[in-house]
Amino acid sequence: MTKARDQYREDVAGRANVEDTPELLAYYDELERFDAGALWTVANKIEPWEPVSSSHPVLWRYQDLRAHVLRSVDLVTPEKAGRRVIYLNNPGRSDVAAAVGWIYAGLQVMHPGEQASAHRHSASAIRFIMEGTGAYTVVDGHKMTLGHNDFVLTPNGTWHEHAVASDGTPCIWQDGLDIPFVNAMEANFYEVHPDLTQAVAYPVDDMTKTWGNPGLTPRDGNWSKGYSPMFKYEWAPTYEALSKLAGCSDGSPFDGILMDYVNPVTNGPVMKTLGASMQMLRPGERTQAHRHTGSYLYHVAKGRGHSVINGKRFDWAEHDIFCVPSWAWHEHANASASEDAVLFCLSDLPVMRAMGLYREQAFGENGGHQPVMP
Ligand code: GTQ
Repeated sequence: MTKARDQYREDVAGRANVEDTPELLAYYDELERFDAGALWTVANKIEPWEPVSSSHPVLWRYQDLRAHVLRSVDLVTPEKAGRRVIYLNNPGRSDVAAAVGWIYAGLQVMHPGEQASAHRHSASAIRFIMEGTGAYTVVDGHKMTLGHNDFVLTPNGTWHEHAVASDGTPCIWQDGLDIPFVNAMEANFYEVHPDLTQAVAYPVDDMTKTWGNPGLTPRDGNWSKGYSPMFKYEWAPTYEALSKLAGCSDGSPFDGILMDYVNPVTNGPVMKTLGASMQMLRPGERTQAHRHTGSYLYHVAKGRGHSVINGKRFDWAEHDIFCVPSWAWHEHANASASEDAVLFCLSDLPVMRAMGLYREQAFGENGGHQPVMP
């Protein structure tokens, strides 16, 4: 107790620096009996000079996880499991089942003919499709076919279910949700659909066909919900957009060619709590290090390379997932001199921005690279 308190003492004007005495220790015990405490015993801990993340930088290699994900098919049914998912358990965040910060992520697997029951919850979700054919998801009656590297939304409060058509192949996709955040806010509700499945009420992929046309919006389009009406962002136009931008822009020294997925009605983030982006590192590109508030979960959509996160190097390949905790220094490098590398990124940036908590900083005076630990 005393030790833990002592370790936060700081000999700096304006910071707490109170030495324990027998009298004070007795006083702290008294306060504790009344569910109270002296601020100066915790002040430096609860108000650090800068963000302190309990998340570790972690790389989850698809090569390591894939066989284990597939094995779950023989072990549990989607009916019994609710959803058959292997989640990414950050060693610093296992108490809240987060992959990084307040973001949950998992790899979901379904076989042809399987279906997961329809439900809805206060948490918002995304999918990023990794492999297989025939997967589809239904969100509030809108059915969407899911293709490789497609990015799909399941905003909070929407009914959703996932399945793979019987003529499809085994499918794996990444789920990403703000479950830890919504639980931290103590605001999570969950409902199972009364029929366990929902009727498809619209033409397949209608939301992407309606709202996903660059520079064009329907004259009678009418959308005022707090999330994007474009529930699915396909890979081909996303990659094309990055390639076009790369053809006429130098991009950012920290991020290369980076584009945000947006709500086409507001040009703002796709959902209130979760944002997503896709980033291209051109052949041979190596970015400079910077850091910012917010938690970031990267998914390698294409190519191979490495990132240095708080001085540690992580080498990645297609469909690997890695995280950059809040305020961690990070830089990325494409390993190929001839092919681009593309990183999908899920984050809580919309929360950081909306709450006025976003901050960023470049590494070094003139930009640069972090020293890499052996
Ligand atoms: O499909 O909404 O991986 O509720 C974990 C919890 C997926 C989902 C997960 C969920 C979902």
